[in-house]
Amino acid sequence: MANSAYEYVRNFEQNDSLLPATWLVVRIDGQGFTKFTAKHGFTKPNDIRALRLMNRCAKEVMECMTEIVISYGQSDEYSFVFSKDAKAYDRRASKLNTLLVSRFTSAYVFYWSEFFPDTKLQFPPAFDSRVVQYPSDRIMRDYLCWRQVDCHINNMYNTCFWTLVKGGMSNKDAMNRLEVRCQKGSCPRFWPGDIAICATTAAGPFVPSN
Ligand SMILES: Nc1nc2c(ncn2[C@@H]2O[C@H](COP(=O)(O)OP(=O)(O)OP(=O)(O)O)[C@@H](O)[C@H]2O)c(=O)[nH]1
Ligand SMILES: [Mg+2]
Repeated sequence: MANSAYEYVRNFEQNDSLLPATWLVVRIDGQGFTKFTAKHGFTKPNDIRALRLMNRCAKEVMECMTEIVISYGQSDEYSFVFSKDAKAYDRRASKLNTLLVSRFTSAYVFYWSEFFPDTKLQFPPAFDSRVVQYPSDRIMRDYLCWRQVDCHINNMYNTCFWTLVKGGMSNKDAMNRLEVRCQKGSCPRFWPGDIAICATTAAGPFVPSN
């Protein structure tokens, strides 16, 4: 096809190389995993088989892309951090995104039966992917803190919620029990998720004071 009359169409392809000397983070996230997890009978709030499968897929990705320096996962998402001087695929956003997420997804299907030997895959799972550039070490660290805090708060809430429901409470009552009854700025010592812990003490609804 070299030098054909149609060669000019290549000029419509955009250069999507990412900035040099910046941290690159590719985060993948399960698409419609609320439905996927329900359909495949994942235990609540955390299914250890699913967590291990996600970790196995992340290992697969890291073995293929050796410039990833750290990865961090929770729930149906995983973040992969490329070193600042990574050169893989000329730092092209589309290459990094598509190769990483397709490798992760195919690994998820490939290893499924190893982690869910008694559960047939009902339909093909999908993950979305984005790549973000972080210019400084501080912002890079804050990114990981952001994902970790998200994991912490969600897990605290979900663990308390499902403990109450498994103890016989309705979903609605459990949600009301865990409701945060504080006005903006009136309880600075608490995060919404933290208050959920107090609610499991059977001491009645928790009302924070200053
Ligand atoms: N039961 C169960 N559910 C899980 C587990 N891990 C993740 N999930 C569910 O996966 C979903 C992840 O949240 P989201 O990514 O916001 O929801 P989503 O349905 O995937 O939506 P999109 O990402 O926007 O497509 C939540 O509904 C979680 O409850 C698990 O170990 N057990
Ligand atoms: Mg999701």
